Amino acid sequence: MSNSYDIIIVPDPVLKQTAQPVSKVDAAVQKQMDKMLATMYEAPGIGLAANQVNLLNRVLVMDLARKDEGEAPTPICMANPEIIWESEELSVMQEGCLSIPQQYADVERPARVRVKYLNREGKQDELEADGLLSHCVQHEIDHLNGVLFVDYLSSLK
Ligand code: GNR
Ligand code: NI
Repeated sequence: MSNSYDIIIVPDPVLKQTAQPVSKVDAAVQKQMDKMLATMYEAPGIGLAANQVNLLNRVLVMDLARKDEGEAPTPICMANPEIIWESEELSVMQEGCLSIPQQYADVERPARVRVKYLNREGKQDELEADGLLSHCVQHEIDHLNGVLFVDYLSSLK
């Protein structure tokens, strides 16, 4: 029994679909979070959304710790994430996506966001993010809404 999922790649239509809220964080959702983290670490990536592993519930995982530099893991698991505040200030960062191999582009987003979500224990939690974590959590929530970072790029560029 594998402890990781296969990651789906564009143009799989699941990447354009909207994921549905979980009714509660039960043992099955916890198991999914753990398996998504294993999949993300193996890839490797700093975030992963359920759509990318062919699941359509509103679950995402992230970890920005530099494992390759010996940092201890800092996994973040979210169910039903909602952006409850975003800064007017914007930030541009180069993004990539495990579902869009070998494409990287500058993406402009709110510089800071506050996100409300259910954590791995099923408790309401909040995260205020800036920098790469802010881009990552917005990128993952976009996935849950069927949006890819390339959707923001002008075809004129
Ligand atoms: O590994 C990833 N790196 C990344 C870099 C900048 C902004 C967002 C990301 S998320 C990405 C993994 C991924 O595709 N998550 O959906
Ligand atoms: Ni992605």
